Amino acid sequence: MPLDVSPQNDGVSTGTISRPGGGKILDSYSPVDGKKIASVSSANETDCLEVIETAKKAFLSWRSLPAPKRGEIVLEIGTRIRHFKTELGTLVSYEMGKSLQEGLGEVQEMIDICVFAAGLSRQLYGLTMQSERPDHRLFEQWHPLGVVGIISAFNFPVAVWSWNAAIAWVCGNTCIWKPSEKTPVSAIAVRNIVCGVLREHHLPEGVFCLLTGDGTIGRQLAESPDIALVSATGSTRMGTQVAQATARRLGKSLLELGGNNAVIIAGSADLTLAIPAVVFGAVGTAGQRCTTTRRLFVQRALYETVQSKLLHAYSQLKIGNPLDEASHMGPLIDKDAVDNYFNAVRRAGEQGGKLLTDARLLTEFESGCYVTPVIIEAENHWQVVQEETFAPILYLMAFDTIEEAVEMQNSVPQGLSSSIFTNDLREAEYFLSSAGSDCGIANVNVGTSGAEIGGAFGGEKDTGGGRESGSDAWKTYMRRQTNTTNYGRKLPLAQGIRFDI
Ligand code: UN1
Repeated sequence: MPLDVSPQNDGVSTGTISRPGGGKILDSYSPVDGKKIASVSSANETDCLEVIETAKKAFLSWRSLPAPKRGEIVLEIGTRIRHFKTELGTLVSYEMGKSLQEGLGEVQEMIDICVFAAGLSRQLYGLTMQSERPDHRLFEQWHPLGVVGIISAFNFPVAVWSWNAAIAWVCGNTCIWKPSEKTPVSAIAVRNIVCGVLREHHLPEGVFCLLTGDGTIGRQLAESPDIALVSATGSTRMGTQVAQATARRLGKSLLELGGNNAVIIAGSADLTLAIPAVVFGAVGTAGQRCTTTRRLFVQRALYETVQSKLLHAYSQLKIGNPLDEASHMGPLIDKDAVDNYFNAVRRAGEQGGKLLTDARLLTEFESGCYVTPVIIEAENHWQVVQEETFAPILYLMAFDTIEEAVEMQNSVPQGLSSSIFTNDLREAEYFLSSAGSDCGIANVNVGTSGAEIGGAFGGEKDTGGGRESGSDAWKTYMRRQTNTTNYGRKLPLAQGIRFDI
């Protein structure tokens, strides 16, 4: 069955009903060949208000459906997505520019999170505590929050939405999705897939909502007191705005923002694992994952060897049309991203950074978005190294002791993902200890990118502190209620307080 990406004009949807928005037209261009994929009409303020009302109304019935029944529907959505895996993965690859393998991998994450969420729907456990009072029961329950706003980024146009939506749904919330304005067509294709399942179950309009648009829609969601939780993935700048807007109204936010992820290669490392992990981490998705490996620390004795192995690996990389299975790396998302790449390379050069590979625009490609991945010998404290540049730039540095490597790794504003390659148990455990990596994700003999959905995903410091996806990340999508029931014939007060009347 072909994937339905029409009508592309419909930027406003409440599930099975879609319509054009009253906002400006967004043109989606593929970075693969520079061609226009579609024009999508975006939502305006009135559209946003209307959709919020519909989602609020739908919440009243959706929350009453037993969680395992909600789970069955989410599972069906996952099965429907599986049916379209190749088509959706191909569209993501074409609209975003990631390799087809990674586009398919992204859709696999969607399927996996639906399966996870379906299992979770029979859990959502609250604790039972021992009451200090006789004939009393003390326990907690988790209840749905309301309407969840999901702001997603261009680099994972569909998977990050699904991590949020699948969990939010089984928790009993309705969702409004504001996808990146750079990848609206992938969002519309997902809507069309999900819509079939919603229709078959006669679900009310508003359980799934889509509002395409730019930051003004995201801001409106963040400011609206009707949005119980805003989950935002993107830059630290955007996340700070969302945090401030939600905090002003004491609303909740879940932030998954920038990373500046490092790999440490210790002296005992198995380089047959470390080198491919670093190369995939640095050039996969053309360096545009929040988990991309941006910094590499190598123990001095191995420095020359690692450098030459990396250069050899980089010389084998095939950069080209991401839909061609032979390509390892496709284009950057747009020409602004290309400018950012060249700016970072220039700034590193001005600091004294040594380029070990060429930084070039590949002019044979019409879109003007294909660049070469670069390795730069750098110093950790340079401003450019401290920043997240969404491009395939790897900063290479040497260290002497593991303590020094961990210290450098942690000395950046961001705290998403981190890895050590070592065969030394002490080093591995030190890295994972409270004195080790300060990141939300810390791996041993596994690269920084490509996390599984089963774990909680997110990081500390400028990364925003939120956790999405697996483990008990679901708790952010629910409200905890502490309950005490007295089944006795007396009214004893807690703390032994006496109040006789
Ligand atoms: C992101 O870049 O925002 O761990 C998400 C990974 C992917 C998700 C990345 N599973 O690289």
